Amino acid sequence: MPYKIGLVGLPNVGKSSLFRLLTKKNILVANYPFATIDPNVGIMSLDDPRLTRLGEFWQSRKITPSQIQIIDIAGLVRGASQGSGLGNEFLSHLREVDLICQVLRCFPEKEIIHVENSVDPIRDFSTIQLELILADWQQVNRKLTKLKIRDEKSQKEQEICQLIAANLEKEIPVSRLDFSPEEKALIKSYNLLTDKPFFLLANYSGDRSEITELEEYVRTEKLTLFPLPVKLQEAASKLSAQEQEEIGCLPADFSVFSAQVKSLLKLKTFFTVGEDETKSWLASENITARQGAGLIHSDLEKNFIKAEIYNYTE
Ligand SMILES: Nc1nc2c(ncn2[C@@H]2O[C@H](COP(=O)(O)OP(=O)(O)OP(=O)(O)O)[C@@H](O)[C@H]2O)c(=O)[nH]1
Ligand SMILES: [Mg+2]
Repeated sequence: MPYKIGLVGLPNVGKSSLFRLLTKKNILVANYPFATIDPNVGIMSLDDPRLTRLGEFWQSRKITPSQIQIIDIAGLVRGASQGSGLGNEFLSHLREVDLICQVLRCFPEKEIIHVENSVDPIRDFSTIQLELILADWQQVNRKLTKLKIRDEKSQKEQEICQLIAANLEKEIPVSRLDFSPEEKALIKSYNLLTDKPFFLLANYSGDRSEITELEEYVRTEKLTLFPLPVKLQEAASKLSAQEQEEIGCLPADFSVFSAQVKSLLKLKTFFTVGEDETKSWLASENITARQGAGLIHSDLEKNFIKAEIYNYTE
């Protein structure tokens, strides 16, 4: 099962445009809020310059990058938890994702409708964050209503849920709370949105001055930001390398994006190499060589003999 990234943001900020750029899947992009209703699901290959070099070195017939699933959902508006816009029921599509990408509109073009009538990515981030907090609050309260207190375990679970609910009421996301590893594992099973790792994607026109304030905010709040001029990149992707150079629009370096995704998901990469195929694999940071072999084939894990490990730079 590939790891999953969910795109979230206000309507009409460029989520589907970003999805199209990342997955190369042709889906509806339109200048009106709620163009997306049913979620779009696609696959993105993660760029890694090491894979290309290894493939060349081994003269592999096939080079296979690791892949990640992208899920593009409907836009979320202020008050969605109270039923505004499309409400927030569709957020259930985000419950299964491993990482959330919050898309923020930074491009100014007036002809593109902004549901809040002005461009302010920091305000929009707080709006979306609040809706995710409210969605989690509803989820935890549903859990509390259903919970039957029979033993110490359910008693403990009730206390955890009450603590989470009390913090969400103070607008503190679950990821900021301190829990033991066992408690964390239990909370993970609730699939709360504010418990998931996330990063911000600034969709700007290509003019850096549109994102300087946001960059400053991200630094102080210790968040992760990936700036990407989505529309410009989409246009550039249709041009030849020479034409791209002529207009001064080079393709974005998605290996930086891929590295950020891997770091937020706490993943490491290993490679299998040979004349037939050079392939990159994603594995959890604390996986052993033996478990890694199991990702390739369960027999390799079962009948594991030994591993000779080379760091890429060696
Ligand atoms: N000028 C400009 N327009 C953009 C950019 N990104 C997206 N757009 C336009 O904004 C409109 C909305 O884009 P979508 O990708 O459909 O936005 P969305 O966030 O998926 O919208 P919903 O599905 O309605 O929530 C389209 O007309 C896009 O062409 C950008 O970087 N610059
Ligand atoms: Mg859309």
